[in-house]
Amino acid sequence: MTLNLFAADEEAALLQQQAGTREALAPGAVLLRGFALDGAPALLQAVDGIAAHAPFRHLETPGGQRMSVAMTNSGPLGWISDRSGYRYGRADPLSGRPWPPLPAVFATLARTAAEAAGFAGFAPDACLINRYAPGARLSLHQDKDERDHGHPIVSVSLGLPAVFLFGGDARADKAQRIPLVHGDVVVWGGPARLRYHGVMPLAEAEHPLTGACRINLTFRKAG
Ligand code: MD3
Ligand code: FE
Repeated sequence: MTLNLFAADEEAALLQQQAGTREALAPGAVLLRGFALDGAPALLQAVDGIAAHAPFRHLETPGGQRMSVAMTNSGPLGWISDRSGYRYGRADPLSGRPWPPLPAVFATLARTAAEAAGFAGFAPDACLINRYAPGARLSLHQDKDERDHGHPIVSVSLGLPAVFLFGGDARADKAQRIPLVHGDVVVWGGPARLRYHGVMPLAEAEHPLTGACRINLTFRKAG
C-alpha cells in the first residue's frame, strides 16, 4: 500500500510537469494540461462561496441509489437527479431559490479553454460541481440532458488526481483510462460530445489545496 501511494504521488508529479501541453484525446476532445493551474485558488474560493448558499449533497438516481459523488451547481441552470429522473432546473430543490450565479472566474475560464480547443464563443449557462471523497466514483454514462449537443462541455479537475474513463459511443465499448490531475482542463465537443465516460473510485490521498477531495467543474450550455 505504501509503495502504491508513492507510485501515485510520482505519477501525479510527472503529470503536473506537463502543465501547458495539449493532447488530442479523440476528434473533438482536447486535454489542456494545467490550463486552470494559476486560477485554481480563485476557482476553489468561488466553489466555497457557492457551497455556502447551495450545499453539496448526494443526489438520488431515478433507480433510488444514493450517488457517491456530492454535487451542487452554479449558473442559471443546475443539473439534478431524483426519483423522477435527470433534468436541469432553475431552482435548488433544497432551498427553492435560484442556483448561485456563475462567478466571473468560472465564465472566463470556460470561454478561454473552449476557445483554445477550437470552440470560440462558448457561453455556459450551467456549471455542475462534483465533489469526490476517497472511494467516490461515477459510473459510465453519457451527458445528454442538454438541449443542443452542438455545444462542447468544458471540464476542470481540482485537488486530488483521478483516473478518468473515456469510453466509446456504446456503453460496451472499451474505455481508455486517462489520469487527470489538479489544474487539468478537458474540452469535449464535436464527435466526442456523446461518448460514454466515468471516473474510477478516488484513491485516498491529501492535496495541499483541497485536503482529501477532488473537485470537478463541468461547464455546459444546457438550455
Ligand atoms: C466526455 N463528470 O459531471 S468530467 C459529469 O470528473 C462528469 O466529475 C466527470 O462526467 C468528473 O457528467 C467527468 C469529464 C467529462 C465531462 C463531460 C463529457 C467528459 C465527457 C461529455 C462527453 C464526453
Ligand atoms: Fe458526464
